[in-house]
Amino acid sequence: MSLVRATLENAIGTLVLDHPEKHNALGRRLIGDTIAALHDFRHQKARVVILRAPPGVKVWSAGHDVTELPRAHRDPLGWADPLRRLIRELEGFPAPVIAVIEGSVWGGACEVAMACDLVVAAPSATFAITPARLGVPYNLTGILKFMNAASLAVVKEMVFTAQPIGAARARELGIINHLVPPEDLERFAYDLARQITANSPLSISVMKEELNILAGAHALPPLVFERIEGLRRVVYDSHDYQEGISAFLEKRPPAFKGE
Ligand code: YXS
Repeated sequence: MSLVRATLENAIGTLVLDHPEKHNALGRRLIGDTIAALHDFRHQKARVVILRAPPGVKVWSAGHDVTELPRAHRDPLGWADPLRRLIRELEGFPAPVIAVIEGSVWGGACEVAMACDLVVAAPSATFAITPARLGVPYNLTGILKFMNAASLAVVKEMVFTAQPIGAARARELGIINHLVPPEDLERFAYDLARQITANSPLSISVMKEELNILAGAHALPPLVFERIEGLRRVVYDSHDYQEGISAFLEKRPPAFKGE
């Protein structure tokens, strides 16, 4: 049984993340179902996709499924990781994706929301970038996604504290496009979607790709890239990484030693 519900009407695709038992934790099954639905929407020439959780949820997504993170000595966010694949599918989708958010958004799910083209959120939405909570060395394209969504100072605060920020502040900072009362959220999102479907899908598709290419256009000398990857390896090879994962799974606070 699929962990997502996908419908298409008037060229608007609706994709509902629906794995409440794990708060829509982004595991390989949920991500696989989401990517399959996106492929189906692409085939059916959807002109916009709305990505949401069921109305009224307390948690939009709890982020990467921690039980599926490697326990040690492997990059937890390597190219083939399901979360990385989902991010690339969202950015590569040939039409705008609107994230409609109620409830809390954690870790890699913040990147998912920011990989969408527009974010419409209710006042209940919160956003927490949590790698530091687990001892995870986030990857470069993910960090760049955050930097394209908020100022350097805000990204540093969110990454270093791993604390949630609320919807009103996220709106003020431009992380979300619109802050809408929950009772108006659905109508607002579909009105926005209809504004998009009324325009040229070919023009929008190429401008989405132009914008994403330019947003990711940061020259990085190979030496610097290799240094970053070496530093990230020190982290995911560390005791702290293993401690962060173990503490989460054992439902206790982590004791990080900085080694
Ligand atoms: O105890 P059971 O078996 O019922 O399972 C619990 C949780 O363990 C499980 N669950 C998760 N399982 C895997 N991965 C997750 N991310 C995850 N989050 C939750 O779902 C069951 C119900 O959760 P519970 O009892 O904690 O619910 P709650 O209502 O008390 O609290 C909801 C949350 C979301 C506040 C709480 O579950 C929580 O703080 N979850 C972790 C949020 C988080 O830190 N996510 C980051 C994941 S790592 C990630 O995204 C990247 C790799 S990174 O770290 O780099 O950002």
